Amino acid sequence: MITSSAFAGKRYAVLGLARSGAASVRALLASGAEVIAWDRDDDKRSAFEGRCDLADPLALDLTGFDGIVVSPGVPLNTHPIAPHAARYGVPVIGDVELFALARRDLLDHRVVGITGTNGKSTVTALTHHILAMAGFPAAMGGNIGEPIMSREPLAPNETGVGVYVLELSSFQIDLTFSLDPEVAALTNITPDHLDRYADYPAYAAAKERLFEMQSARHLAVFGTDEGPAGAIRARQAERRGEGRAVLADLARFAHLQHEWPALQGPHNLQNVAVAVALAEELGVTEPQWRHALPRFRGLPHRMERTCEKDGIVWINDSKATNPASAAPALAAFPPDPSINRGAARIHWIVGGLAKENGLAECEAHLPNIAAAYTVGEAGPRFADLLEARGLRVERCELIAEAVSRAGAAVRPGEVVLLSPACASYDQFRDYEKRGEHFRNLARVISGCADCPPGSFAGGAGAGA
Ligand code: UMA
Ligand code: ADP
Repeated sequence: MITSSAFAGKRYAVLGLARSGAASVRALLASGAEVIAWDRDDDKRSAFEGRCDLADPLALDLTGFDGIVVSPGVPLNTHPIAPHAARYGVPVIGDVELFALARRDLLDHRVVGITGTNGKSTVTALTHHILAMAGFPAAMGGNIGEPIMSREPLAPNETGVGVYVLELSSFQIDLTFSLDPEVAALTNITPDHLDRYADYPAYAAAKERLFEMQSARHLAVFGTDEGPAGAIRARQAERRGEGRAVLADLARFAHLQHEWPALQGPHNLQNVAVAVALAEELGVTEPQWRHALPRFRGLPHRMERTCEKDGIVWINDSKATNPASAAPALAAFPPDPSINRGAARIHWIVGGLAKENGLAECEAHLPNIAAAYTVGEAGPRFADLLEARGLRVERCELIAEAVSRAGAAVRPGEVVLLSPACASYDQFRDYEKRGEHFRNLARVISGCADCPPGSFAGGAGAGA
């Protein structure tokens, strides 16, 4: 774990004891800080009994505290912790800010910060993969799942200094104030998490803060100039010069994409262009990234080729929790004149807890759909919308029903795609549980029950 003399003798309250909060408590205690921890969940709290004091910071006089470390899942816009801490002049921070404060004790190193609405995890894992294959000591953490404070500190080697690659959600950026990544990236911005922000501009402004925290000499990479991302790049170019706020060059990579089985689809061209720009800034050469990209295996639940049998491909894209992230999956399988005489070939399982009213970005790709299987809370609304566009729709409630009906209808050369364009919380704990559920069902229905998990992640191309 990462520890630091910056915390010795200091006093912190930690609110939220899931992954990031638990890692923060452990790192602070190991650094010699006094910690008072709290979670509304009894089980999470009891894991720390006897290791530190347990008390709800809302009930505490916070005089003399150096900070309240709040988990990203605690909604700052509605939770009373922010006004309570403000009354005592105590900063509300997160685990990424602890990392920023701990940097002074880390051996010579660099930090990469990656944010955006879609593509963060892919760019994070890909950047880490390229750096690691090039021989750099590298660690990844943050929103991708592993809190950065629980990673082991890196030491330089003969290739270069250690690189910490951080995936940063807007919630984490809201709790971070002094991170100055040597390289930072914004993949794109489309509406998301609007329950946590006053409006769309406020959500975009939260992302922009990552770049405002950066020194002007450090590099900012942008996956697109569309929407708020373009305005942010323009402001950053003004602040630091065009050469330090660059637009990733997608055209440079298009002719190579056929070499990367796990990076198909137009969105992945954006992800590759961003990741390579980040890696090159840190010293990775073209031969090094060209060697690494074909060897990237992809991440679970993102265009994951769950199984492939009798010419039918089953794809788990459960991480597509908004229309903008489902759109590239639909675009990846256009009609092919050599397959079923050019008929549309996607059997699309869509629905869940909608974040937006319609299916905006998906609409352009509806001609690629052979049939839609609507599920979840948004199912009836999406069914009406898709039927009105002339699509064949099967109204299902559960994913199990959708998989079984799709399995009965799909023909060789076609694709069964779970890319829900919705959050999972109406029926599942999270998108991972939804993806696992689909995976298990798909294996049974396709007759591929013995396929090892992820066996097709590095297989043939995604059909695009
Ligand atoms: N809690 C309270 N009181 C409250 C509200 C919450 O005590 O009023 C407690 C909850 O009981 C819970 C904790 O606070 O125990 C909140 O934990 P959390 O939801 O922040 O969970 P972590 O396991 O710490 O996960 C967080 C990120 N979660 C969120 O941002 C919601 C993880 O991102 C991240 O991987 C992890 O830290 C490690 O850095 C997940 C996520 O869904 C993947 N991110 C969103 C996304 O990608 O869209 C932003
Ligand atoms: P994030 O971590 O930002 O949620 P992921 O890399 O986990 O992003 O991808 C989430 C979903 O978004 C997947 O369904 C994937 O197909 C889609 N996606 C990935 N990269 C992009 C991108 N650059 N633009 C739009 N959608 C994307």
